[in-house]
Amino acid sequence: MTEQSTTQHGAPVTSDAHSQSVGADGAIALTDHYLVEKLAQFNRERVPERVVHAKGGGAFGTFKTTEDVSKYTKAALFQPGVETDMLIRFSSVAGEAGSPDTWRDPRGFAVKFYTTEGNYDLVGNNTPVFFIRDGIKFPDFIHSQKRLPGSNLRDADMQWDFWTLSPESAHQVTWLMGDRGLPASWREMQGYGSHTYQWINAAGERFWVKYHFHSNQGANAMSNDEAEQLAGSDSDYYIRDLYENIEKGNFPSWELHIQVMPYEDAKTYRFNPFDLTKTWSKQDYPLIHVGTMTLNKNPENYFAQIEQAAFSPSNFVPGIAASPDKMLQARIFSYADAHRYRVGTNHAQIPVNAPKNEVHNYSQNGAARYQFNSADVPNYAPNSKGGAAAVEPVNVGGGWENDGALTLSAHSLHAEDDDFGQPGTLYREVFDDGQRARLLDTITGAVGGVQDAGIRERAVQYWTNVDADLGAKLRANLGNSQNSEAEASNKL
Ligand code: HDE
Repeated sequence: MTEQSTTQHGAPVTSDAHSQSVGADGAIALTDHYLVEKLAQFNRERVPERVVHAKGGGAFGTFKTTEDVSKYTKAALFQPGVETDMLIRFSSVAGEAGSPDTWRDPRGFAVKFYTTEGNYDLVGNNTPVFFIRDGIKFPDFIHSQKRLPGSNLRDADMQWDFWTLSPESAHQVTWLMGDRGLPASWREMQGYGSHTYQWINAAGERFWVKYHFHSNQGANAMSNDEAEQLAGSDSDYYIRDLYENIEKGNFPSWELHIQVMPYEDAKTYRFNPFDLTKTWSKQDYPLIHVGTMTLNKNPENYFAQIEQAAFSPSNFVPGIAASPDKMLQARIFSYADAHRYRVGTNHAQIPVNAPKNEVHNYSQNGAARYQFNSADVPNYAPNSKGGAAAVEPVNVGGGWENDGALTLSAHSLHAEDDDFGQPGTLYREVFDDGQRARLLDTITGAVGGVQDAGIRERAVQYWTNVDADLGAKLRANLGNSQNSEAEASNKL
C-alpha cells in the first residue's frame, strides 16, 4: 500500500509534482507552504563538513573481549567475555567530502564503543604515529596539506615546506609515503589508537597502554597507478567496498592487541613514551591480545548515522584515561568543540551518539534538545530532592605526577629521542625490498613536484636524515628527471 505523502509536520499533501498557482499559468501562491517547506529544507540539508577527515564511511558491529586483561583495567568493556556494540568510521584526512577515497593519505580509524558505563571513543588512524607532537601546530599542519589561500589549489611546495621545517614529521611521512598511505581497502588496513593512554585496574594501579587493531583481512596496499585510476573511475571505492562486503555477509574483523608499559617505566624508557611521533619496540613491550572487533551492519542512513557521528577522545570510561601526551590533551578539547559547532550542542542526543546507559546530569535546553528529565527532577545540584549525585567515588585514576613552572617548550628528551632514528629503523628493518622501492618511487614523484629549489633541497636532506642511501637515490632520481626535463625542453 503506497503511503500518503505528508509535510514535515505530518499533514497530507496533494502534490509532489505541481506547485500551487493562480490558474494553470498564474503566479505561485505563497499559501503553498509545502513548496516553501520542501525548498527551504533542501537549502539546509548540509551540516558543515568535518574540517579534517571529511570524506569517510562506516559500519556498526561488535567487540568481544576474549582474553583476561582485567589486571590492567577495570573498564567493563574489556572484561573477559564481554560483548559490546560499536560503530566505526573510516576516513581520509586532507580531502574534502567530495574528494576521491584513493588519494594518498593516512586513514581515520574512529571507534565508538557503546559500553554499559557510557560511550568510549578511541579515535585513531591506520598509522601508529602522527606528524606532530604538539597540538598547537595542528591547524598549520592541516593548512599546509590542503589548499593555497589564493588559488585554492593543493600544492607540493606547501606540503614539503611544512614537513621539512618540522623534522618530527619524518616518521609519519615515511609511513604515509609507504604502503600504509594507500590501503587496498579499509578492510585491509591496521588501526591504532596512536597515543599512549592510561589504563587503571580495580585496585587503582595505573599502566600505560597503546592499542593495535590487526586486520584479519591482511594489511594490503594498492599501487600509485591503481589509486590514480580509481580516483577517476570510482572516487567512492573504499565506501563501496566496505558497504558491499557487509551487504554480502562478508564481515571484516580485526584483532585488538595492546602494549602495556608499567607506570614507572615511563620515566626512564629510551624514547619519551608520550611522544606521538614515536612507537614502542615490541621487543620491549610485546603485544597482548584483548579481543575481536567484527563489522556486521551497514548504516541505514548515511547522513543520520555517519555524517552526524561524533567521536571524541574525551569520551573516557572508568578504567581508561588520558596521559601526558600533549596531542591527546589538545584533542580532548577540540573534538567536542567541533561537534557542538557541526551537529549542535545536543549532538550526544542524536541516536548514533547516544549512550546505551541512562544519562543523569543537570545540563538542560539548547537547540534540538528532545530528551529531558521528568518534572520532579531538579535542574541544580546539590539538592535535597534525590537528584543524581556523584555517589560512587569513581576512582577517576588517570592522574600522574607533574611539577614545574608553566612553560612553552618541547617535552623532556629521553636517551634515544630524535626525529630520524625511528623512521630510519622503519625503512631499513621493517620495510622489505619491495616496500623500500615503492617508497623511493613515491617520494621521487612527490618531491619531484616541488618547484622551489630551496624546499626541494631541504626535502632531499630530510630523506637523507632518514637514511643516507635513500637520500642519495632520491637525489639521483631527481637529478635524472631534471636532466630529462632539460633535454626535452631543449628539443622543443
Ligand atoms: Fe583529529 N580531528 N585532531 N586527529 N581526527 C578531527 O573532529 C584534532 C589527530 C582523527 O570519523 C576533528 O569531528 C586536533 C590525531 C580522526 O568523525 C577535529 C589534533 C589523530 C577524525 C580534530 C588532531 C586524529 C578526526 C575534525 C591535534 C589520530 C575523524 C572534525 C591535537 C590519533 C573522526 C571532527 C570521525 C577529526 C582535531 C590530531 C584522528 C577538528 C586538534 C593525532 C580519525 O576536531
